[in-house]
Amino acid sequence: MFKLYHAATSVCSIKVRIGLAEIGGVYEEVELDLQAGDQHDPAYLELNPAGVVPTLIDDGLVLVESSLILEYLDREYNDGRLMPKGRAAEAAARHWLLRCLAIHGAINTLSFSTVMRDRAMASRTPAQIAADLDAMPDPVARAKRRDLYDHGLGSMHVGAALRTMDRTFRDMVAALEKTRWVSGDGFGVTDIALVPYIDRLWRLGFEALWAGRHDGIADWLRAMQDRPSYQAEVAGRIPAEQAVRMREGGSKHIDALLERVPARG
Ligand SMILES: N[C@@H](CCC(=O)N[C@@H](CS)C(=O)NCC(=O)O)C(=O)O
Repeated sequence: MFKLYHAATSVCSIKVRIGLAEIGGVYEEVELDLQAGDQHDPAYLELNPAGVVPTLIDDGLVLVESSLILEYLDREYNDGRLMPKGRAAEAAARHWLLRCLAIHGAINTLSFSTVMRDRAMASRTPAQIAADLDAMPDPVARAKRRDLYDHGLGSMHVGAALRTMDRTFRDMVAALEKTRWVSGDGFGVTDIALVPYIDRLWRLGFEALWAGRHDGIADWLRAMQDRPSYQAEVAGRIPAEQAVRMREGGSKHIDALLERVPARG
């Protein structure tokens, strides 16, 4: 049985949980409280030195990086059925898995410059926030987080995040104009890898980022959300009142966010 260290609403954890559900993988779960700083526990840092979730343990093998874990699970336990077939399709899927690093950074920026920043500033003292920042092992991530605290949506990271997402939507739409799923005619790793990020934006009430701008994203997201794997591993794990709080908290920022969306062209 797999052992998964994860957090319920973390996008990277959701990617792995959906992957496990899609291949029928049974796992023991250890849920970390990221707000409480469980990810900085020295024992956990031994497994995942970056101090992030998810971490998957498979028979003593420690795996980090959500997209790589997803690909590993499919390759080792699912006969690669989620990887599209053919040189071009496979190369495109691997490119998307790599792009998830930048997409994750963008989603982290858009979540943290809005709802997560508001929440932290309302519930933590300046000394606690300073301690949270000091505990982040990666100095680059720490500097970015500090900038998001200081500037919110005015941070230089927000413009970069919106550009990354605009390119992501554009390329997803280009794929969806040719095939039923982003992965190809069959549902696959790319769809699983992308859905937690797009779903997070939707949960923040930020769907205006694609509505009327990038046709095809809304239908794709609905199709992903209809899948039993999403229902069990995302919808079923986020309490209704938390979902409402998130959407209300995010919606307050949508106008300011739209003002920063890059011009098309
Ligand atoms: N590239 C990594 C990113 C992992 C990551 O940043 N995870 C977030 C949650 S989605 C986390 O653990 N954040 C805790 C923190 O930054 O302290 C992956 O995809 O696994």
